[in-house]
Amino acid sequence: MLKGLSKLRDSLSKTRDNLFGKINLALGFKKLDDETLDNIEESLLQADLGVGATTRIIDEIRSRARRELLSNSDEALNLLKEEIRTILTSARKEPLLNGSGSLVVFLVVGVNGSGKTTTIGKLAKLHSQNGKKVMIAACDTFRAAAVEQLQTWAMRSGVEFTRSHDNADPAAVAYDATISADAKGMDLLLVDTAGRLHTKSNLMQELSKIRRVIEKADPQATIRTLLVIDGTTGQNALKQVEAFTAAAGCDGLIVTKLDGTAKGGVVVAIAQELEAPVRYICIGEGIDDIQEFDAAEFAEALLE
Ligand SMILES: Nc1nc2c(ncn2[C@@H]2O[C@H](COP(=O)(O)OP(=O)(O)OP(=O)(O)O)[C@@H](O)[C@H]2O)c(=O)[nH]1
Ligand SMILES: [Mg+2]
Repeated sequence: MLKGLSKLRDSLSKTRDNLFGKINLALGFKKLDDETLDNIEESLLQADLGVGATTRIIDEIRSRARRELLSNSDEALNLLKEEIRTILTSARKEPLLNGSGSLVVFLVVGVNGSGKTTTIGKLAKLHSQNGKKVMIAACDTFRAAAVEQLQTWAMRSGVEFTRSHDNADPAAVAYDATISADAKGMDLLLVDTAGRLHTKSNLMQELSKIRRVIEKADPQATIRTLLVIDGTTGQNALKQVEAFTAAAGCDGLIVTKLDGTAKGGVVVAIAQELEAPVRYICIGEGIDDIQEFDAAEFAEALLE
């Protein structure tokens, strides 16, 4: 885990520099006046913490400064870190896997190119390594070569794979895959879906149809809709979560591409604004570049 933490810390270095480089500058030379607070506010917004989290943090610093509870810039910085830590660790989450023995289906959804297929490859390896019997279903029948891309991931992670012909109805593929996963005694079925813009309502309806047919194929199955968010997207992520949640529900988020971005603060914005908890984060293109989201660890990597 220590190795995971240091990789996470490396991945978040740009976000950390973006956030605290400027804040240190703002705090370093001046007292905590309105201009300094404005500068801190700007840094938080630029690191994509979002308006809600930023306002909460600035209000708290301002109020303590007024009451003269903050006597120097170190104390202000510590308060800021404490607030970010509190926001990150406040989300409640039910476990994704139920342990009851019935099939669990991860319906993996998101906008084009957010990292769904790659993440499925990573999830397959992670869970099969933990002793689960895993099958991947190729329900992106729309984009050319999507099925082959997914099949390569299934081979890399050594799990079962099920597909249909190109342009098959994705709901029909999901139905057959669920039946097949049950017949083969699988624990976990990972369903890849085509990328779709959250503003296209017909495509969003297709997701609720896929969900319904999985329920029909196995009423006992536990379906978890996981929304994959590109961590470099910024505040549009919040709109995506709203739209996908309305169409297919949302049991959790997977934030990808946190390696190398300066916008990793979006994870704080998500924790502040949304019910849906972050479940996994991805920090690279390799099969092992996925981590279960641990809020306290993330806070540490972001802030230390
Ligand atoms: N750096 C980095 N790249 C990633 C990560 N996850 C995915 N990618 C890259 O993002 C690109 C798109 O990934 P895909 O998995 O194909 O995305 P997708 O959501 O399935 O795309 P569509 O099916 O076309 O909607 C690929 O080049 C991946 O290698 C990550 O955590 N870090
Ligand atoms: Mg894909």
